[in-house]
Amino acid sequence: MRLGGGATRVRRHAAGVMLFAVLGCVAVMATRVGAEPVACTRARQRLRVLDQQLRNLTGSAHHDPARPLRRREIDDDESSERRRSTDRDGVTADPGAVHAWHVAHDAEMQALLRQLQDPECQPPSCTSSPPLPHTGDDNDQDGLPDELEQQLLTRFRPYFRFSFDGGAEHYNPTDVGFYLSVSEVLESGAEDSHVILANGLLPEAGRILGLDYEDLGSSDITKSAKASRYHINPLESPPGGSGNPGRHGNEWSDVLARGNVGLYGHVVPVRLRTPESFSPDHVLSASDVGDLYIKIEYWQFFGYNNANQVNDIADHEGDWCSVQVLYSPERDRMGQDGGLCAIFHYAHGYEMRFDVSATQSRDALPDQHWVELRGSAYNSDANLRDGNILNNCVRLVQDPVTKEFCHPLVYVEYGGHEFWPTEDWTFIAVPNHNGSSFQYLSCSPPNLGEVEHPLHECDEGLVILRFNGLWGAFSRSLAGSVETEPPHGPPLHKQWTWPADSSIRWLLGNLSF
Ligand SMILES: [Ca+2]
Ligand SMILES: [Ca+2]
Ligand SMILES: [Ca+2]
Ligand SMILES: [Ca+2]
Repeated sequence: MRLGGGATRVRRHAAGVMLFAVLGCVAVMATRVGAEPVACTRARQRLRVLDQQLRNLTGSAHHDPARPLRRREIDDDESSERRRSTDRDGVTADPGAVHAWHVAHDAEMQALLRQLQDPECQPPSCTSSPPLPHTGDDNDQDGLPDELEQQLLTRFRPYFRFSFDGGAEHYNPTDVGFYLSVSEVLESGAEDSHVILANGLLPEAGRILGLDYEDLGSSDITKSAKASRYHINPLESPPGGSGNPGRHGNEWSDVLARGNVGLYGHVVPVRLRTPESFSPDHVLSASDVGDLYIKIEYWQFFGYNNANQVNDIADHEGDWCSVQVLYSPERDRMGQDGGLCAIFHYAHGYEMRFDVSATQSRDALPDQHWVELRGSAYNSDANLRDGNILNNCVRLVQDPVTKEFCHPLVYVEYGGHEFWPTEDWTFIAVPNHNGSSFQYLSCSPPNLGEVEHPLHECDEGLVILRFNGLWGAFSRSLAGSVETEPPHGPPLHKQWTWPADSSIRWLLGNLSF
């Protein structure tokens, strides 16, 4: 019965979710392109009216883009049963009224959504085969014009499908600037250990990167090229907040409206003889030979990893997840697969890689906006227990503007946020990754640039690139069987490809996923 009730609730949510996404992303983009056809404006206005009606019925918070981030005030001790029976703001929705609304308005809403997906209602946010600039500013000094890096981040930005497992995700995507504003820095993972940097000082990059406490060394990776043991501790009750707001992250209305909360980009050139020869174990060097390929990395932050095991075992604060693409400018110019060479998803320390050259079938379902590429090792019963998964399958979502199938589909595991390429496959004792809850095509993320040459596109970018400590404090291991701790930042993961001329990377030794 639980599953039946859950499915019903998710279906009712889905239209609202899609509505949020369309209103949010399109509204933001529309301001960049100026005037739009009157029919599009009318459709958008009508959607806003329907959106407001639905939110009033379900008690959902109204999103005001001008309002500062809301701190979630869900009580961590609140029973999951209570969470299921009420909405986010604790207002109990009337199921009968919500159902009646859907019966009366779903068809109209779907028609409006289709209308707004028409290219004339959308800006050219993701152009296929863009004219590739060969010149232009290269402020992160990696040899690629920064404008090209941003075009590629936009073109291949992922489509996220969050999962339902007895409830909707409540450890949401988290804006790193907000997370830092409700945290402190500790000398260990014990949340009552010595405070090295007090709350309120973390948003200043100079402070958190200027630490040099006892034998921990510098907290800045450009001064101390190693993984350090500084711990960022999101506070259960920061000044003016309660209920562990850093762990829970941003409100869903904010996440869906902005499309890139906690999402950051990194783009780097690599030289390869063939795209299949790329390996995350290889540290780039100036002696690499071959053609130019470009690695496009998306890094998503969450404030908490909830493994859903007894006694919080395997939980930890802070959670960095990544999906990545390998792209060939030359193949793009030749019209081959839009230049897309490989897609990489990561979950539970394993890589799920798909080389486009291994494609044996390419199927689009008529009622879906994505294609599934099946490879030489296609098997819907795969298990990560058996190791990395190669050339099994991957799904690509169609861009609403260009109609290109270019956006990697990511099924986000409930609570633990591991990135799967399909709702199939499994691993030992993991929560669902069914993709049947909130979903959205992400908006283009800020480009972090390189560690040694940051781009400063967002205030928190420098800390993400250079803080060499851990992005959480609390974690729960089980002696002898489960070892876990908060993650280090993106550049201290094996999936982060450092440019060939880095003077830091070779000092870091072997990194893990
Ligand atoms: Ca560059
Ligand atoms: Ca904490
Ligand atoms: Ca770069
Ligand atoms: Ca995780």
